[in-house]
Amino acid sequence: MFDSADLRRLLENVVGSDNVTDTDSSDDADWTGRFVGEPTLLVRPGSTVEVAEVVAVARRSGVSLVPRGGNTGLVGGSISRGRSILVSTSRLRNTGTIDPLTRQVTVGAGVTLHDIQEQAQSFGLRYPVDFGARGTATIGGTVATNAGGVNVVRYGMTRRQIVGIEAVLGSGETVSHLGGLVKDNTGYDLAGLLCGSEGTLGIVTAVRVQLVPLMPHVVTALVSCDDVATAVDVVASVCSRLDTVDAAELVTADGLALVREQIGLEIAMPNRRIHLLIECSSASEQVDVLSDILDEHQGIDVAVAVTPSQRERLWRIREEQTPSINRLGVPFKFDVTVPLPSLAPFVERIPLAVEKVRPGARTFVFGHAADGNMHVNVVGGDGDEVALTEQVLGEVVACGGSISAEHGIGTAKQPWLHMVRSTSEIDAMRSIKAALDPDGIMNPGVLLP
Ligand code: FAD
Ligand code: 2HG
Ligand code: ZN
Repeated sequence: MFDSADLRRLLENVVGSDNVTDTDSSDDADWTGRFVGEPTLLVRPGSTVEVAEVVAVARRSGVSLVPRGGNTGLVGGSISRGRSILVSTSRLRNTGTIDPLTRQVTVGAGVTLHDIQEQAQSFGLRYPVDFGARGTATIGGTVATNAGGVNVVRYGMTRRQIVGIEAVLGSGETVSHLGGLVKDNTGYDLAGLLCGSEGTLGIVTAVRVQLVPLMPHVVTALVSCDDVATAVDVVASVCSRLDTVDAAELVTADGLALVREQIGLEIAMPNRRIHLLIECSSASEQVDVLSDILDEHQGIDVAVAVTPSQRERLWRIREEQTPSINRLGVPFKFDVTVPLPSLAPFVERIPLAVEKVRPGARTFVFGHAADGNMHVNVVGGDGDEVALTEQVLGEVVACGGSISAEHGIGTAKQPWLHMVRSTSEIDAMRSIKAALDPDGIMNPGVLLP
């Protein structure tokens, strides 16, 4: 706890005493329980002006700031460290009205993914960034991490949805560019830069996003087979023939068994090693087109779901992977991308590679097959944690992959950034940080070594 009553008083003067609270380490952890915060103050500004004043207080007081959205991040970036205070965006929840001409809307950083998705849907539109933490993850957090999710194959990551941003930089300056012009070549793309900056440059307070049409016909195919190479071929052939593929998600038999065991999900599934969910959405019916493409493949079982309840049951298998793994114990998470030609050997090999350095561990692999983005989760076992990380990330880098696909670097992977970014690149990033956050108060310890 800070001994400085002055700091609390200064913050209370900005946001009101109801909006400054003490955290305590017993309940201030990340979603997995791996990263536990140091006791500190949590401050909840209610406007961009208040955020700027909080930043000013921090600069004067020599404390650092840890931005916090929904605290669903998986790399320890929203957890307090050292002499820092948490800045929650929970009160930045203003939502504009959707502009029907541009199909854009400006939302406060604290608005959840679920809320923006609901708002879009009521206009026959869609905000296509989507994943299991939608009820809690915020637009600010998803921008800060450049979140991906299940629809990246069709719509891209968060950065592609952003047409404007407002933020308070570590320097104390507020930048606001929310006009939403799609064509706007007037210098550095600050929205693109802040997207993926993990709270190290400033605090995002509002975002203007582009929405896409909500397609009325949705079909989800369950494709089951015995090896990852077949699954990769199926995804490649569907994606090269259809431009309506929203998602292509891979789950293993072990992951399926875990979900069944953990939540008692009763669902008839073929007894195969690998399962794929391929979802397409379009303006007109396309069950037959998808089925015809899948029929061309040998050695697969196919089941097609069209009703919302059938589809929802299939999606539970995928979305319950993360919560089910957490129920087994605190996992080591590796969110990696490998080039598609290496995807099958990587998925087949990685549990064996883990076993070498962490005997007795259970390894679950699942993820976004079309993007080459796999989530390797390791629970239990014995062995050195650093050796485990170096083993998994070493396999990834050896095949030309990335040590973070969509969750970011955070504190969890910061010591290993050099494996995928050159000294020149890291120096360039440091220069950007020094310019926008000259006192280094924004989320120190995250991303940059
Ligand atoms: P937080 O966890 O609060 O913060 C994350 C990072 O962003 C921290 O570094 C924090 O300091 C910074 N930050 C937060 N808000 C701001 C702001 N306003 N300005 C500046 N910096 C800020 N991620 C994916 O990409 N794809 C997935 O499919 C996916 N699925 C998930 C499923 C589950 C069940 C869970 C628990 C998580 C999943 N995640 C996924 C990870 C997580 O939800 C995302 O990283 C999300 O973007 C974090 O949003 P948040 O609001 O919870 O941010
Ligand atoms: C997902 O795709 C998320 O479900 C979480 O990115 C991945 O739990 C994980 O490792
Ligand atoms: Zn993911």
